[in-house]
Amino acid sequence: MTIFKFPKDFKWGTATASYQIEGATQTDGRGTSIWDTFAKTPGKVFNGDNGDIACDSYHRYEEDIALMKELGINTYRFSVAWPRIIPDGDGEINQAGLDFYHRFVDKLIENDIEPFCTLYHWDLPQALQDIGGWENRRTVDAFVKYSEVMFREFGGKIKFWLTFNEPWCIAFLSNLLGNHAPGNKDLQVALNVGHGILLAHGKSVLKFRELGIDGKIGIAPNVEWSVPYSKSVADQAACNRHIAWFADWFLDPVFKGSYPQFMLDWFEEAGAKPDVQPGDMETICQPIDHLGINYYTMNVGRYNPDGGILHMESLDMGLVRTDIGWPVESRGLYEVLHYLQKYGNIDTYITENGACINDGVVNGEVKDYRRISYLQQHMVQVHRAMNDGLNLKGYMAWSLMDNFEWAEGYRMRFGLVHVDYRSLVRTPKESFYWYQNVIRNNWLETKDVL
Ligand code: JJW
Repeated sequence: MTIFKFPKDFKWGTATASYQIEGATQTDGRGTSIWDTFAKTPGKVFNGDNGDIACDSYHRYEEDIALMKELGINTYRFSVAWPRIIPDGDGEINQAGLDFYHRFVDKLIENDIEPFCTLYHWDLPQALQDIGGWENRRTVDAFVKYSEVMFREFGGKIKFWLTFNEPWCIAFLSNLLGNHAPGNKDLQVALNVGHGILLAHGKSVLKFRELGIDGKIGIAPNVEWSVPYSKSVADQAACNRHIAWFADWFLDPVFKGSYPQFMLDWFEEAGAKPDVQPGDMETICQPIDHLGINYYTMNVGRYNPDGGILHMESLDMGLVRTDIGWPVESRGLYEVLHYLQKYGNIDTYITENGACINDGVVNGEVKDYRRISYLQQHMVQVHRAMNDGLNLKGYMAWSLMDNFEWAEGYRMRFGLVHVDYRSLVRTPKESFYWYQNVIRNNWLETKDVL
């Protein structure tokens, strides 16, 4: 049996997001978000599901925190719903919204759980989308105002911050592929949105420094690893584009103050380029304290001129897949973590990693052994990377509980805790108890892998 020990100060946690768990979408002054609008647009979300109730964590957060306490995590990554704080995005502050998050954060701290706060996890106030969303620099300024409100209110309680969750999803999944809100399908719009959130990120970090907040701030890209099907230049170039599409497109501006030239050239060939104004890149390129990395899967890529915007197709190599169809290959996490070393050995948290395993409750139990196998494999890769000297500071499993999985609605389940969406009864799964043991021991035992 092999034991993988973790450092005593390693942060073990779970992650969720406001729109996916809170519900209470019309409670205590909350404004409308683009996901309220998108989810209620016919055909956008499986089964017409929406976040009106979700896990009702707005009302049940004390029960959720009791589950976190039982799990034994020391860190909890959550996101704040901007429309609860400033309902129309740029106007009056909603005190009831602030009060909710104070109650919530106080309860976390009371239970010795470190709050790890994401400012933006996709629920843009609809009123800002109505003026162009992230394409409009007024939205950028509104985000800085919202950030300042949060920094001033919570700067003494929250020490770990992230500006944006998964810029690739915000820009490309939501504005080129059209799968997520607001559902545009236009490369120029996607590049404009990507540039807008990078500007907002940089200005928010500047505000954080200006206010002298006692804490650390960063950003959380989702990354995919991609290996070429052959050693051909075309296949290798296609895979390089795929990796850069998720990582370099956003992290080069943040760490180097410029977009990756080969991707600028590629997108220009497709007729689009970011609208960079004088000073923009300097604004974006602010020193950050940590990186959040969200990793789920990797692919084997081959050049195909009909393979979407990047001219790349992903091949089925017979890998095991989770129930949402994503191939399971944990070594992709190890590879991409090393790939990201080009930005420096910055404090890095795995802010999302998890498996969509849709097992249900049978006789009061959920025997989600496939999720245990997924988590164990990926934690071993985190340990490998740490052994190589990479600065990995924590791991947050996606997700604490089953929740609204965006366009997939409630059919796809990523939770360590099962949620019955009719009764809202929470049932810890086998993976919950397995993770509880890992946290208690602060080590992994490979004998546990089934
Ligand atoms: C890609 C769908 C076209 C979430 C994707 C769809 C169309 C090629 C999990 N991360 O719910 C990626 N998640 O809110 C944040 N990560 O393409 C948190 N990536 O394919 C989780 C979805 C995702 C995706 C979903």
